[in-house]
Amino acid sequence: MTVSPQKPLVIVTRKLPDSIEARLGELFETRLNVSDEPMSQSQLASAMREADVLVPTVTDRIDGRLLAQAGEKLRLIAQFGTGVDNIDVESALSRGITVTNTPSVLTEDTADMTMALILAVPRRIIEGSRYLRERAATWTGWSPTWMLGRRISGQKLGIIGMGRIGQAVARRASAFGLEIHYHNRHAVNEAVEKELGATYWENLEDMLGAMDIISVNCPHTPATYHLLNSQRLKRLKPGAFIVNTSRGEVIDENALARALEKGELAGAGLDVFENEPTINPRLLDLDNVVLLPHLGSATIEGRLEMGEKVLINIRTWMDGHKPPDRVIPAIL
Ligand code: 8YV
Repeated sequence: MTVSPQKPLVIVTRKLPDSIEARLGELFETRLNVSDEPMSQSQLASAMREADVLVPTVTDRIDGRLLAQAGEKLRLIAQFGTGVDNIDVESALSRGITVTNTPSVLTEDTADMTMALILAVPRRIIEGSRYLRERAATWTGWSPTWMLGRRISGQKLGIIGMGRIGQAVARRASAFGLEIHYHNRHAVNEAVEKELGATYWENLEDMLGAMDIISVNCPHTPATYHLLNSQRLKRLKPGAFIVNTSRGEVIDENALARALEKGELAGAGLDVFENEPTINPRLLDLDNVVLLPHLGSATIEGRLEMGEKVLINIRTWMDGHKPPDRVIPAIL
């Protein structure tokens, strides 16, 4: 590994917490993005021509074309985030560029947000709140049959992707009385399955047809792109709900909008979208959909811990060691 003897130039593509930026400045030569405006592809290309280390986020598309234009010096891409589907990791590695991410520190926050959506959609929390904000003056008070949602307890929750976040969701959901089911490439180990009271479904189609609520918690990879396509969405029960805090691309968003419009699904809670930051207008028109602006990991604590991981990854790399959070394609 060739690390220049002087401080490496670290270019950060978005505004990070002040204390993280201050520490980056102490340790490295840094170029920060004070305005927080996302970089264009040509700005990214020029950053990658100059930097030793790039610190991108989910909003930067680091594809093969961009990597082909990277400067000789670029040796580390230290993603501020866990998902790396915005980076062509194989291409980076083939050019000798190490890629790191920030796993684990977002698990509990993302699971909390998932649980919030699992509660919010069937119980119509956002719809009720919107009603009062917009029509408080016309509210006539409690009614025995008005704005009824669906009971959470006793429902079957099907988790797609039983990694760290999926398991953290299962723990929360089981405390709310949900029955835990999951689909994953492999069953998790028996002790974990037992602790979570979780049932493994090797066949996704079979699980979909038997669930009341689906939670998407797998990463977006070529294998999971449009995993929930229109055919699979059709397997769901008409009264089923879908929650997604992973990546929009895992669900065919147009097919989802169509199913929701036709009443083939009861509702959806979406924190992520297929073409962020563009939101499918069809989703905006639906009352049975809760939309959040990618807030899954948006806590102050989480962002500081992510920054800390970025610092550690860059620093270990700079010292000539293998950074702890290297992304290895086999486990993507
Ligand atoms: C991050 C996320 O905040 O880490 C992830 O994978 O989805 C987000 O919650 C974002 O990716 C920052 O790059």
